[in-house]
Amino acid sequence: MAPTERLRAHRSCTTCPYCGVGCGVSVTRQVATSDAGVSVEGDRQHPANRGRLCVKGSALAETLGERGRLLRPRLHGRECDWETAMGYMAEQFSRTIERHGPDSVAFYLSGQLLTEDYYVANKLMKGFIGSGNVDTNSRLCMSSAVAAYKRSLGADAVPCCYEDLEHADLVVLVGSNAAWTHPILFQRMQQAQAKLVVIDPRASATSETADLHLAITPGSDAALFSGLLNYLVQGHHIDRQFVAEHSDGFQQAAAAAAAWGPDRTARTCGLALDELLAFYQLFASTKKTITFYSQGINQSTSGTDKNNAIINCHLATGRIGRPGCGPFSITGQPNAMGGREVGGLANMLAAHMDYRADHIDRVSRFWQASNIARRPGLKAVDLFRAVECGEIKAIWIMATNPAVSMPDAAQVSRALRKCPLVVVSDCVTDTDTARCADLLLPATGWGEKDGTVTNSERRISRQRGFLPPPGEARHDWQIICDLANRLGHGEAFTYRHPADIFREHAALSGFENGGERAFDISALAGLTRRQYEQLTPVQWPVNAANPGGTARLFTDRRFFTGSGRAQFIPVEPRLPRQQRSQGFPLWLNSGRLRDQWHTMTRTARSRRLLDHSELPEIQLGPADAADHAIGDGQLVELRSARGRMRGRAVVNPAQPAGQLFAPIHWSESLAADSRVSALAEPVTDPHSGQPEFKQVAVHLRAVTVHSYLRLVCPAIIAERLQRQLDRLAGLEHWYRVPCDGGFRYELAFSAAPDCRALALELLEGPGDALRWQRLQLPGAERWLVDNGELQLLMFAAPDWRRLPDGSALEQWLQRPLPEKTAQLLRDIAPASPVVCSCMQVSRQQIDAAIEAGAESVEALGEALGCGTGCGSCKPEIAALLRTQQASVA
Ligand SMILES: Nc1nc2c(c(=O)[nH]1)N[C@H]1C(S)=C(S)[C@@H](COP(=O)(O)OP(=O)(O)OC[C@H]3O[C@@H](n4cnc5c(=O)[nH]c(N)nc54)[C@H](O)[C@@H]3O)O[C@H]1N2
Ligand SMILES: Nc1nc2c(c(=O)[nH]1)N[C@H]1C(S)=C(S)[C@@H](COP(=O)(O)OP(=O)(O)OC[C@H]3O[C@@H](n4cnc5c(=O)[nH]c(N)nc54)[C@H](O)[C@@H]3O)O[C@H]1N2
Ligand code: SF4
Ligand SMILES: [Mo]
Repeated sequence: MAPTERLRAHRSCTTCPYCGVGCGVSVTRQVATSDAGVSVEGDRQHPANRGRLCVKGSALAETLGERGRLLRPRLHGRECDWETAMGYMAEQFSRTIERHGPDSVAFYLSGQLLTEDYYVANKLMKGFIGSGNVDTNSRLCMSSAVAAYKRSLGADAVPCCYEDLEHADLVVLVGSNAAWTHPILFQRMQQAQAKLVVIDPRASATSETADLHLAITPGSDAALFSGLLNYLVQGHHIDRQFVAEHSDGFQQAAAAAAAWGPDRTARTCGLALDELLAFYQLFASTKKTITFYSQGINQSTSGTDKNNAIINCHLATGRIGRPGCGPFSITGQPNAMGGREVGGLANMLAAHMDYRADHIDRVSRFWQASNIARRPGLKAVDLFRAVECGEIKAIWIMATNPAVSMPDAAQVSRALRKCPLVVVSDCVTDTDTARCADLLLPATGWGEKDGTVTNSERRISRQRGFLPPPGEARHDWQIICDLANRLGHGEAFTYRHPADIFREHAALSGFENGGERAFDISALAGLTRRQYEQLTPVQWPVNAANPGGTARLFTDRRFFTGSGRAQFIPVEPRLPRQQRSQGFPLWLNSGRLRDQWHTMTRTARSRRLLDHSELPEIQLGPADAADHAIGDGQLVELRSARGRMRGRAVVNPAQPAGQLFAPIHWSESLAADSRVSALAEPVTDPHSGQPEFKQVAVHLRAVTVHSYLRLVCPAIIAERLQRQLDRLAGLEHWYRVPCDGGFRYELAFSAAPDCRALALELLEGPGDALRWQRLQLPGAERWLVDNGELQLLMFAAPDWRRLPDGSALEQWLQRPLPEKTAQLLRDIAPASPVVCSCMQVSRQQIDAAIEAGAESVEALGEALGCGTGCGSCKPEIAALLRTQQASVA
């Protein structure tokens, strides 16, 4: 390679692989260096973010690299070549289908696949294997929103676009913590200065900034919006013309809502009457209103009705298809929308077509399908039940981790362990689901693969690869086509490039469409490979009538229902299926943290992202903490009728009494008994099949801990420790934090651990070269073992607060140790969590600056730099200011 080439930087534009905002990312890579030479920034040209990135997006480069990556296929735990892996899989699939029929096999996919991956997986199962058994983690996420849009608008078509948030005068966020989960969009909302109303039982970073926060009783949203419809009717705020000319069913919906007068509604929702009326008045009097909703609405046994209760209010006021208006369901995953387009859900066929005779016939002709599925397949919860009872005998899971994310997660692990063939395609070696696999297939990940994704505003963007696949990893679409070929369907899967797949997908969307189906991107069916490479972000529909794409739908007031009119849906508010009882007296709510993504397989690779919150936490309010004699950091246990979970208590003054909150992120790979989904009953919405995650009835107790152990070691010692955890006497809990050069472990014991025995066992082998150092303090013990490089640093104490700062310990994995290691053992620094990840500013620093007189977020930014990076931490800084100012007052 010529020296000039060596120095050349290569730039490419792609999209962020995390949330559904779908930000454009500009990547610079030093050619001829590996991942270390990659830097990312926001793409200024991308309409979703115009150059901005949140903290997760800006840490993308830190998540690259081969550490922990799955590099070769593994069959029954042993590495093998692709030929062996695919030969085995094809033989098992063929034999199972031959003996037990097509419905004995299934694919379980993910909104994190690219559209092209998704399209071929769906085509293979539904068109050629002949079963509808393709479902996806979007069932846990968006399926209620899909079902509700279809019922009322006739199509799974999000009416709004992001610019509408800037045109709006009022944004009502329902069951959304957008400040953390859709940060860049939230920043756009804040800049637009619409009034914000937040409806959420708990206080969040989002509600911090709201003009009005309605902390409703968990699960009572349908009552709230039925009450709103009734208020709009009673107060004559209805758009009569819209209702008469463009909708059906208004009378029935209004009649159903009539039972929800303000007094009853306020009581059901646990609100003061004046709070409720303040919201209703604001909604009634603000024409440009967007209702923006997410998992607090969807993840419910009546999620579809809750969506429709919201949509009804927009139809009644004609607030749809106009700038700054609309019921806006926000998507979670980067390609949740793409999955909906291709038909990734078991009850849809393809390209927004259903299991209707004419649609089946049409798709079958287009695909020249040899064996098209004629009825819907099983939805996620039923699918894993069918796996457990042996009806499904072979399952292929791609780009999702159901052993952590499904309700009754333990059932999923159990089902997979029983299943004769479990194939898992992932980028990393160690996930809870991968642990149940017979065959593990290495997939390429972000930065390596090419294709398209669709964001929350129907905008299709390219994801572009800029790194070669690591090891022998292959693209998901290639692996699927390989299986298709081996099953004898090769002629329908001859794609040589994602562009070939995309063209076919685009052609199907326009095939015999005639304006009947909302999803139509036929204008892109003729893209050359070069045009595909250069495709700029565009919103569907993109067809002959709208060659440049479409920002806002329903501007012509025509809907995709048979009559062309929108449908009101009468709603009977229902309570959560999981109810509190004497045995399980508390509500458990679950959701996301700012800096982690789902089961942490990628975000935990960035140390900076872990700093925001490293512990598997359970948040509770001060009253519940006092009732149960629980202090901050204490080990606690939750039990539900289904399962159990343990974590460290975080006493949060803003958490309402009787309600707990736990993040969804921790898995058995990173902590003991930490899967929050193990507690959730697998009960689902009758229309959408979406599980009820947000309201789980639990029992809380403190776990008595005698001693805490904080331990830092290189990866190889960590592996030994990991294998021994089951055998450690008195171990009540553990979690671990991946760090540069190894791991930090946090162990909690019910009896004083034998530190000496543990150290000896971990460091068995060439013991001679090791230097041992021990410091005994009253009730506490410290160990350091090295051979020039650190082998083990271990601190035990009866109170975790007496342990030294974890990151201060971790740094010794990277640094030469001082001559006098005894001094090191004496060095104790108290820990303080990082609030601003970009500028690495801790809570302690911020508190000190406030005490020294800083009075605003801006002043703190000037003094410390906090909040001046991506800005995601600003709501927390504001909250710290308020708390401190309140305590001074
Ligand atoms: N940082 C980060 N961002 C993410 C993700 C991530 O893992 N990490 N995941 C992405 C994905 S896939 C998704 S689906 C989205 C989810 O995005 P969000 O839906 O915004 O996130 P959640 O934290 O699951 O839940 C939102 C809120 O619902 C509230 N809630 C609970 N019960 C009720 C109720 O009965 N009524 C109402 N009104 N609210 C309730 C919770 O208190 C919580 O604050 O986030 C996306 N963005
Ligand atoms: N209690 C509770 N449970 C929940 C929720 C909740 O709010 N509360 N939320 C639910 C929601 S909304 C969602 S979306 C789910 C998310 O839950 P999951 O989808 O199970 O979680 P992820 O960690 O995103 O899993 C993605 C996996 O795919 C891998 N991967 C990444 N990129 C690729 C790729 O290109 N190809 C392949 N083959 N693999 C890849 C990652 O390493 C990771 O192991 O959790 C659901 N579960
Ligand atoms: S808001 Fe953050 S996580 Fe979401 S797409 Fe943009 S950069 Fe990625
Ligand atoms: Mo999601």
